[in-house]
Amino acid sequence: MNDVALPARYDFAAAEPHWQQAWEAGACFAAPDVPDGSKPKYYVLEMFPYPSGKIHMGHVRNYTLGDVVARYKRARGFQVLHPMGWDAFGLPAENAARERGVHPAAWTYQNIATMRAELQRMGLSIEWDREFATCDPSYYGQQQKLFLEFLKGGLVERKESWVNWDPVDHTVLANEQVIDGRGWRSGAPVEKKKLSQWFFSITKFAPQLLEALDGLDRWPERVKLMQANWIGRSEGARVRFALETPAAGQDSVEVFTTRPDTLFGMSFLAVAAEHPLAAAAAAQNPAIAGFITEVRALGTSEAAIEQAEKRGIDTGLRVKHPFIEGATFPVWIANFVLMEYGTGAIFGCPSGDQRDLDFARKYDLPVPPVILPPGEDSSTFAIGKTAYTDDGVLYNSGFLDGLATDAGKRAAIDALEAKGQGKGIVNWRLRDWGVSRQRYWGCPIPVIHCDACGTQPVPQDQLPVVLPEDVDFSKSGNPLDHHPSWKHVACPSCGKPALRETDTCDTFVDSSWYFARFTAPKAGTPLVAEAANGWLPVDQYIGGIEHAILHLLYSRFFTRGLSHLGQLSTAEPFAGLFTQGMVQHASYKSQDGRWLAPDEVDVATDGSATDKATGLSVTVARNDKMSKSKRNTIDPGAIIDHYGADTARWFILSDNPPERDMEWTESGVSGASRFTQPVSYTH
Ligand code: ANZ
Ligand code: ZN
Repeated sequence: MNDVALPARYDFAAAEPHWQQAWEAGACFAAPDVPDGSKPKYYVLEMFPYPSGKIHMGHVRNYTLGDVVARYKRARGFQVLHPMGWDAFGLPAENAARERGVHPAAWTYQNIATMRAELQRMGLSIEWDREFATCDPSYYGQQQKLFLEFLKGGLVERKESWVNWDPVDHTVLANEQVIDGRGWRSGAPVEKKKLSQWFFSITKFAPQLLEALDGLDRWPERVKLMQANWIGRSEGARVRFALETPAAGQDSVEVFTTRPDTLFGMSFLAVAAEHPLAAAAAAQNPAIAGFITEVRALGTSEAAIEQAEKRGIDTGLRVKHPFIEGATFPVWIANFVLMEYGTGAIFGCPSGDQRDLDFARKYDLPVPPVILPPGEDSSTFAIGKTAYTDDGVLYNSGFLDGLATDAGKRAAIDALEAKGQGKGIVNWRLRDWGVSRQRYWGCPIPVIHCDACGTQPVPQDQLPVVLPEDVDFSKSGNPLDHHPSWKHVACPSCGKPALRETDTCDTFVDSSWYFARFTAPKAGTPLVAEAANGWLPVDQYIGGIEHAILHLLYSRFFTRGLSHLGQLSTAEPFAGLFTQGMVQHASYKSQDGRWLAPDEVDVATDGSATDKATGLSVTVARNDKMSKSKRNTIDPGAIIDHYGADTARWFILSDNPPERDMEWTESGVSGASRFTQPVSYTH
C-alpha cells in the first residue's frame, strides 16, 4: 500500500470544469474567419444533433471521436475548425405542442439548453461561438435566400407529384410514416394523391453525383455503393407496343426495360395502378376500379411494394409484339409496377425476372424460356420456381437466336430503332427531391401565389419570412394554413391580395448546407466566399450509417448546386467520411417477463445476471440496441457525474474499433476509470 499523502482519488469533479473554463476563457478552440495559410487547415465535423431532449451514448461516441481528431490535428499544427449546432426543425416539436401544449420553439430551445450543457460537460474542443440552430430566423432566413437563388438558377421547380396523403391529419406522409398502408399517427388508410409540390432538381446532377463517387477516396465503400444504387443508373431501352384497339386516347404503350434481349420471352404487359391505361380500364369496369383502390392503399414505398404479394388484374386490352408478326399479349395492371420509375409500364418476361415469374405462376400466364444458361441443353432446360436472371445464350428468339446477352441487347435495340419502335436509353432511379411539407415547425418556403401573376418570389427586403408565434395546434392540418392572417399578403408584383406559400421545407434542406454556414455563421449573406472556399470541404465528417443515403446525397447536391451557381469553388462537401458503430448494452429480462434496468441486476464476471430484488437469475441479451422500452439505456450525464468525462470518453474510444458496434458495460467503464487515475495526475 502507498503511504505517501496523495489525494485518495483524482478529483475529476473539480479538474474538469476548471479546465473547461480555462479553455473557454482562452478561446483555445477559436478558428480564424478564413484559414490564413500560415498553417494547413483542417475542418472536422460531426453530424449535428437533433435536440430531442437529452444526449445519448451515440452522441457521446460521435462527438468524442470528432474531438480526438480535432485535438490531434491542432497538436500537429493545423488550423482546425470544429463547430457545433442544432438540427432543430422537425415533427417531434410539433407533436410535443399537440400532446403537451408547449410551443415548438420553447420545447426546442429548452432541449438545446439542456443538451448544450451536457455536451459542454464532456469537455469537447468545440468553438461554441459559431453555434446556431436551424430554427433561428438568422439561419433559415439565409436558407430562404438560397432557395430563391436555386429557384432563379433553375434548380427548384414546382410540379405535380403523387404523394401519400393522410385524410385525417390532412398531411403528406413520408414513406416511412406509412405503416401497413395506414398513417402512423392517425391510423387512417393512406390515399395516394396528386399535389403541386416544390422540388429540388437533384436529377439534373445525377450523372455528376454518380461519377464523383469515384473520387471520394476517404469514404467507406459501403456508403458509396449505397449512393450509387440509390442514384441507380440503368442502361436499357424504351419499347413502344402498339395497342390492338386504342385506349385512353393512345394507340400505344411505352415500357422501360434493361433486358430488350428477352423480348421474345414476353408473356404479358403490365402497367402501374396510376397509369392512364389503368384509369381508362377502371372507367369501364368496377372490379378494376376496386383493384386500383386496393393497390393505392399500399402507399408509395418501394420496400412495401417489394414485399407485398404480387397481384394484378387483366384490363382486357392487348398489345402487338414489335418483332413477332401477328402475336398479341394481354395488358395487366400489376401492384409491383411503379408509376414513378421508367414509364410506369413493363413487358413481363417470366423466365428472366423473378417478379414476373411469381406473377405468371399465380395467374397461369405462359413462361417461354429464352436465355440458355452456360452448360445447359436447350432440349432439357426448364424454368421452375426460379427465374434465370443471369447472362447466357438466346434461343426461341427469332433473329436473336445464338447471341450472347450483351450482343442480344444491342441487336434488339438496333432492330427497334430501325423499326421506329424503341430506342436505347439510360434510365435513372433517382427522383427529384420533393421538399414541401404541410407543417409549422420548418423553414417557410419564401414564395407568394398570386392569381394574376402566378408564383412570385418573396422580395429580398421582405426576408426572412418568419414563422408566426401565435399558432393553434388544436386543429388538424397545417397551422400556417389556418392561421387567420399570416398567409394573406399583397402580391409583390401587382399589389393585389395574394397568398403566401404555407408549406415549409423538408428538414433535410436545413442539414444540406449547415456545414457551409459554420464557416461564416453570423454573416448577412448565406455564405461568405473566402471563408467557405477557405474551409471547405470538410476534411473529416463523422456520423451514423443511417445517413448514408439521404443526408449525404442532399448535401452533395446542395454543394454542387452552390458551385454551379458560382457561390462555392468546391463541388463536394465532405472529403473524408467516417461512419461510427452503435453503442449497445445488454438487456435484462426477469423470469416473469419484465425488463430490468442495469442497476436492478447483479452481473457476474461470466456475464450472467440475477435480479437484485428477488435473487432469481435473469435472461441476458448481450449487445442489444439501447432502447427505452427495454430499459437498457445509459444516461451519459449520470456516467459523467459518477466517473467524469475523461473516463466516459476513454472507455468509448478504447473498447472496440470505432466503426464497429460496441457494448457499454459497467466493468468496462470502471476499468477505464482505474486507467485514467494515474494519467490524470500528470495534468
Ligand atoms: C423486361 C425484363 C426482362 C426485365 C427480364 C428484367 C428482366 P432496373 O435494373 O432497376 O432499372 N421495370 C421497369 N420499369 C418498372 C417499373 N416502373 N416498375 C417496376 N418494374 C419496372 O430494372 C429495370 C427492370 O425493371 C426492367 O427490365 C423492367 O423489367 C422492370 F428478363 O423488362 B425488365
Ligand atoms: Zn400579382
